[in-house]
Amino acid sequence: MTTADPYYITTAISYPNGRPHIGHAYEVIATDAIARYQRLAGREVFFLTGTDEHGLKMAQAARGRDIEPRALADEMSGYFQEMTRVLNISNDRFIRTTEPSHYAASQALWRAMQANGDIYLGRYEGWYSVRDEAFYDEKELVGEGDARLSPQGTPVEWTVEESWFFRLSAFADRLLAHYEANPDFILPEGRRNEVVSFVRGGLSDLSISRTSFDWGVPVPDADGHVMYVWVDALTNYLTGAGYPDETARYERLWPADLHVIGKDIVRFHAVYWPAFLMSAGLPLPACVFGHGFLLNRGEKMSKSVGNVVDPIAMAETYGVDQLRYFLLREVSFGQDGSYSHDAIVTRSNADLANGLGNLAQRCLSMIAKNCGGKVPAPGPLRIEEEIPSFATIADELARDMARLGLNEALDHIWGVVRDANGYFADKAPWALRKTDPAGADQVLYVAAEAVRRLAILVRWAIPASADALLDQLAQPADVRDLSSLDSGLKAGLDLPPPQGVFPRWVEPAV
Ligand code: ME8
Repeated sequence: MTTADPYYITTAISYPNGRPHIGHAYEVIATDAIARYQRLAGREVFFLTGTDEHGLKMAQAARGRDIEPRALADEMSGYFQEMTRVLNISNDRFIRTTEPSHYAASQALWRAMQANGDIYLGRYEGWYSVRDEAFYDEKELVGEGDARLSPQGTPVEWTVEESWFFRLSAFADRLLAHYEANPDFILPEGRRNEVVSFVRGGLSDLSISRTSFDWGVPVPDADGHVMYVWVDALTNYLTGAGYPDETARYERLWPADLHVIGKDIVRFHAVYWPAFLMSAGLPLPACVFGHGFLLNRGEKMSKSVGNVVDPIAMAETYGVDQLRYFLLREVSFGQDGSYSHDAIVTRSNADLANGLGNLAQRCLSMIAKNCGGKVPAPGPLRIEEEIPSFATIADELARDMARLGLNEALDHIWGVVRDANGYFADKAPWALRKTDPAGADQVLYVAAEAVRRLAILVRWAIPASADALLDQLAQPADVRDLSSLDSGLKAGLDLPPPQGVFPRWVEPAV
C-alpha cells in the first residue's frame, strides 16, 4: 500500500435539527470501526463525518424555536461533534455544510453539470414530503386521497414552483451499466437489487433548486434560487477531499472508497450521486453501503417521531467500548437491529467482563503474584499449537472485513477468546505451579501472549480498552497494529500492576 492511495471513508452527514440519536451513533461507530481496521492493517485513511445544515427541515426547526437556522446549526452541530469525541471516533475532519469551502465545491459541481447540458430551468409540480425533503412520483405514494403518504410513511403535499432541473432521466442506462460492471457499488446485495429495479422502472428529472426559502447554497447566476439540500449535502464528500481547489489532495483522495449510510438514503447515494458525478465528469465512489436501522425494542426511532435515546448518556451509563462492542457485535451489519438495556448488559458481561476481561485479569494477576510482575519465559510452547484458532484468525479477520462483516469478525475473534479461556482453565496454572513451576510459567506466557494478540485484533472495535490491555502488557505505541501480531511478548518485560479493564455490570439495588 502506498501513501498515494489513502482509504477515503465517509458517514452520511446528519441533520442537526435536533440532538444526535442512537442511530447516528451507530453509523459513526460502524464507520469508525472500518476506518480503524484499515489503519490497523497499515493503510493510510481519511475519515470524514459531519452535519448537513441546509434545507427546509432545518429552516422549519429553527422557526419552531424562533431562532436563525445558522444559530440552530451551530448549537446542534456542537452536540454531533461532542458525540464523536465521547464515542472515541477517529474522524480526520468534521465537515459542516455551512463552511465557505463547501459553498465553493457545491457551486463548482453545479457549474460542471450545467456546462455539460444536464441542468435546465422548468416548473416543478409534484408530491413533496417536507420530512424527507424529497419529491415523489404519484405511483410511489401509498394510501388513498388526503391520507396519501410517501413510501417512507411521511405526509406529502402538492407543490408548484419554478425550479432548476437535473436531467436524471438521461442517466438510467449509464447507471444500470455501472451497477452491472461494478457489483460491489451498492451493498448489501438486497439494497442493490432494490436500486436496480427502481432505475429499470425509468427515472424522472430531478428538481434541484428551491425558491420558497433561502436557507441553502445559492445557485450560481440564478437569483432567488438555492440548491435543493441533497445536491449540496452529497457534495460534502467532494468538499472533504479538497474539491475543486486543493488539486493534489483531491487527486489523492477522490474517488471515495466507501460511503456508509442508512438504508433510507440509499437512493440519493446510489442513483442521484453517481448521476451528478457522471454529469460533471468526475469518478464515482467505489462502494455505497446501506446499513440497517436501529430499533428500540423493535420500534423505529427518529427525531421526528420523538422516541430518541441520547447516545452520550448511553455511553456514560454502559461505557463507551461496551456500547461500541454491543452495536458492532449484536447488529448484523446491513440489517436492522434492536437494542435494550438487558441486551447491552448481557453482551458486555458475557463477552467483555467474563470473556476477554477475565482472561486478562486472571493471567496478569498471576504474573504479578508469581512471576514478580515480569513476563515469564516462553519455553517451547507455541501459541498456535496450544490454541489452534490463533493460526487462522488474522486471515479470517481480513476476509470478514473485506466484505464488511463487522459482526462476523467479532464473532470469530470471540471464538478465539473462548478457546483462550478454555486453554487457561484446562491447564490450571494455579494448580500446575505446585508440581511444575516452569510449566505453569509457560502457560502464563501463552495466556499473556493471547491477551496481547487479542487486544491488537479488537483495537478497531474497542480501541480504548484494547489500548488499556496493551498498556498492561507494556507494549509501546508502535507495535500495536496487525503487522506486530506475530512478534511475541518479550520474556522478562516488566509489567505494571494489573487493573481490571472491563467492569462487570451489576444492577443497582432498587
Ligand atoms: O439523512 N438507525 O440525515 P439524518 C440507524 N442529512 N441509522 C439511522 C437511524 C436509525 N434509527 N436513523 C437515521 C440525513 N439513521 C441526511 C444525509 S448524506 C449526504 C445526507 C441514519 O440525520 C440515516 O440513515 O436523518 C443516515 O445515514 C444518518 O443516520 C443521518 O440521518
